[in-house]
Amino acid sequence: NGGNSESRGALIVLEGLDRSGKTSQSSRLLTYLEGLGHSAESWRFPDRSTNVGQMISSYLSNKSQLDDHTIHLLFSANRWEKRSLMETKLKTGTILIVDRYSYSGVAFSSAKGLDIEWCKAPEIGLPAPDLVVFLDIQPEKAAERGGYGAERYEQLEFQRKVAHCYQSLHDASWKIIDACQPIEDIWKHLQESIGLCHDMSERQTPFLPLAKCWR
Ligand code: Z5A
Repeated sequence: NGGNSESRGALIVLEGLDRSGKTSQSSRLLTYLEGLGHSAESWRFPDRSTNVGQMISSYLSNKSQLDDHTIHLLFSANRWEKRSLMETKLKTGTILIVDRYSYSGVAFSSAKGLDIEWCKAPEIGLPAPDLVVFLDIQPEKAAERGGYGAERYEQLEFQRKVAHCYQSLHDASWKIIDACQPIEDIWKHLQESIGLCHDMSERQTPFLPLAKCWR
């Protein structure tokens, strides 16, 4: 695959329900990694800046209606359109912290009742994360955090279904952090998790070449 496995950046994904604290922890992690002298960037999906992302944003804010399969494929397309840049960044040593990724795609669409294997299919072959951190919170607790806004999925009953679907996606490699703890405590656990996947005394990440998602 041509990648230099000696020097690439890590792909770190944060997953969780709405309001689980991903955005807060991503920004801390970015500051921390930059402070250590690493090249790092914080990304999020959906990336609403692209044409596809604008269609997704319009759907999420209830300005347009789309078939469940169609929106699923758009979320996936939104990752694929960033794939090349993602791989370039990783291969040139930048650590990517990604707020939501393929697992959100599968969890949210299968929570609507779409077949889970069908949901995984368009995701197969995307760059696989080196670490998935799941911020684990009960939907009821998440809903207490400032209340939900007006976006399409911000409803307690639907978030319960998503929580259930996420559970079926966890594998042993995921780092699961109790997201009901104070922000500082979550941050300590996150730091530990990153230390496990990335030797912070080194500028370079001794990883194997990038793997592919869902394989
Ligand atoms: N979606 C999909 O269907 N398919 C896909 O492929 C992808 C996404 C990629 C995008 O939403 C929606 O698209 C999302 C999934 C779906 N729908 N939902 N639900 P988004 O990415 O724009 O929004 P979000 O991910 O749900 O972000 P969020 O609401 O901003 O949540 P967050 O980033 O996890 O949390 P936060 O902003 O860091 O914190 C939320 C609040 O809680 C805030 O006031 C914090 O100060 C507070 N907070 C954070 N941590 C704590 C702790 N530990 N204690 C107390 N309070 C806290």
